[in-house]
Amino acid sequence: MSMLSFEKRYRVRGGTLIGGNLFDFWVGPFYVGFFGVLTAIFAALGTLLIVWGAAMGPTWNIWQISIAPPDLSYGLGMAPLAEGGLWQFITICAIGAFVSWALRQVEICNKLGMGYHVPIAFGVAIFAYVALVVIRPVLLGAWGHGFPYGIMSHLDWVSNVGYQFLHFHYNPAHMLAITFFFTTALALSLHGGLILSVTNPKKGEAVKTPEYEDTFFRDTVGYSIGALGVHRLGLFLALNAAFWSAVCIILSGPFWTRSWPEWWNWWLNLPIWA
Ligand code: UQ2
Repeated sequence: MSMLSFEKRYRVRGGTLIGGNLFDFWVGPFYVGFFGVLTAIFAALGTLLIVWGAAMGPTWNIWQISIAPPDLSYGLGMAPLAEGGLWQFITICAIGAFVSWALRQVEICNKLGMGYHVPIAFGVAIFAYVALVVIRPVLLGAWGHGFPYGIMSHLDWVSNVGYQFLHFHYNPAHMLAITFFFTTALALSLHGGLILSVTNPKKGEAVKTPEYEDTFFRDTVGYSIGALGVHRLGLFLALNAAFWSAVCIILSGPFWTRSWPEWWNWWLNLPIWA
């Protein structure tokens, strides 16, 4: 079916979560929707607040601009704009934009009669961000535990928080997250390489069929997970990478305050060594 006649078939009203037909239309190729409007408002406001924060700051150097959360002494209260209040509003705008974007994806899934895999996957990424700037700060009792919004400053934050736990790589949830990130890269490189290899035939030859894909991996590793299976595996690996990243940082502070290498003393303390 051509894209023109397909669009005519699916560009119908309905599938919205809120407001009925309000904003239920397209602008060029883009579906608008109530949540599209909300996303645009949150994103525009958040960006303006970032620019305002940069204008207050000591530098316009893009690498050094940083908008910091409030001092720990403000606890979970509101801070003056110039002392972390901007960070608080920017965080609200960011979460508002991310969640609105996910709900816009849900509405588009409804229109197309598709599953919710994409918005659910995006939701796990949102969870990883919210873990850093809301869940962990709330559990620790101060917004000041959020990370600063700046290119270099957020890297410094990651390094500093890592050293607060002596050696973050001994965090078992961090180990799991890294393993999932690396395995995601392995799976995507295998899949991307395989698909390009079968869809780039020599001049005059036909694109290879799925039997070739299966046979390549049966011959090399004795197993083919299959054309559908590799996408299930990819989604599983990617979602777990984001999920365990969130877990590893929520554990650090709220549930474990000593060095991460010390956590492994449970192994040395097993009664079997006695
Ligand atoms: C596969 C298959 C695909 C693929 C890939 C595989 C035809 C198009 C990449 C190979 C994947 C395997 C063997 C699983 C690897 C396991 C991990 C944990 C990385 O079999 O089916 O479909 O793209």
